[in-house]
Amino acid sequence: MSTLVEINFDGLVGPSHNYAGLSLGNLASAKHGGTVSYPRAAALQGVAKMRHNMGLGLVQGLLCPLPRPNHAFLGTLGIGEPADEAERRLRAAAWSASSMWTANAATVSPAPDTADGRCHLTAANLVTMPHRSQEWPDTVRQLRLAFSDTAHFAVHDAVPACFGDEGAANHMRMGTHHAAPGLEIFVYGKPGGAFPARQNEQASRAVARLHGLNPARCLFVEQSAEAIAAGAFHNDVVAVANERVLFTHEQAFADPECTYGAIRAALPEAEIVIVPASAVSLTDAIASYLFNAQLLTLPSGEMGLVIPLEAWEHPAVRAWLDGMLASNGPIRRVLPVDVRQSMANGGGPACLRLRVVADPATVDPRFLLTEARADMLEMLIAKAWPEQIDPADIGRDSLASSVIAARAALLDALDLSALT
Ligand code: SUG
Repeated sequence: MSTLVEINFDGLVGPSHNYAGLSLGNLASAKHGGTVSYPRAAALQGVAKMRHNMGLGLVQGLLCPLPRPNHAFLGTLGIGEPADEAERRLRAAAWSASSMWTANAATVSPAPDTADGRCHLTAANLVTMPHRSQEWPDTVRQLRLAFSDTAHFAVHDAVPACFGDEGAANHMRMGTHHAAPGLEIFVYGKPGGAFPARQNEQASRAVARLHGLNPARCLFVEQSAEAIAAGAFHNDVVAVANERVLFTHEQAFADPECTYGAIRAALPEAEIVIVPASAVSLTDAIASYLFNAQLLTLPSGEMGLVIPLEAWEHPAVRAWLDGMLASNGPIRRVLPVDVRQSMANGGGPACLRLRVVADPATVDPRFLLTEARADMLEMLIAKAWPEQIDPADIGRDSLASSVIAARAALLDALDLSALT
């Protein structure tokens, strides 16, 4: 019997979590830029989500926040005390806790899909947004620790910066079950719209080659320009897949019929659940983050959709979900969670996790969560994470010291001081 299961690695919200309005095209980030953030509450919400999913009987992993403030990043830009607004934004970038959104940490191709039978991970270069472009070298270091068993994993550096890559947020995998060979669907955007298209087609193709995927089991699909223009800066804001099910807004892809046809041709068992704009407009889908959900196979074999509370509380979305649950569709449960602090920066339940299909015994156990470790994390966060950050506090030495000390305490508690 296969020991491969899906493990969701959530990014623990870092102690410098703040709202700096850094992500053009991410409407929530723009809306909340300049407002006060609550890092302690944010991190506790994240742990509560991990606990919630563990409580469903699923294996849960975690990844640690990256070192912030990133003085080396500012040094390479020649920035000391900011002289103007542009420099202040770059300083805020060096403080960003954006690595919490681990759906952007890497693209993952599990062992059944790859030529050498290992699970391949390529760190995402995230070059489109300056504050995210600094993540990957530290991310790759962490991935190489968590997945150090080279008999089972291969971790690649990011693809060159000439091609923007945003990782798993623009990648879906479908198949009859997690341990079966998958169909890997790479979604890219074309530039030229009001907002940046962050995923370049050539980056996706490079990742597929590096992972040794069978070209016949890969699809390269263009995201619809209207979705990007409406604020879907990643495909996972308008579509999510799990095993044989694709759950998508009807305006997610540039050519939906062709996309569905190609999926059905490669995977005849595919079930495509399409939400029409007449039921939930693109605007409402993006405002509520209905699709930024974790579509999970529960131990019972049923599928559950872990959605943000914002989606559950949205009248049009709720009406659609109620109808879906009353029908005989493949998604049998809807499970709302509170990740409001992350949501205010455009990160829903799905952004906060990186999916890895693997045997948990091959993963470094320091990156796997247990109830006892969740207790420990909650205590540590309550003690060490700043309660709030006013954007005016960014740059203060006293805040920098507490952010650095909080992360050091976390690494110490997890026996991960190697990541310091
Ligand atoms: O890259 N927000 C993140 C949100 C990432 C969501 N991830 C997925 N959809 N998978 C981003 O735009 C906001 C930072 C700020 O404005 O302070 C930010 O980086």
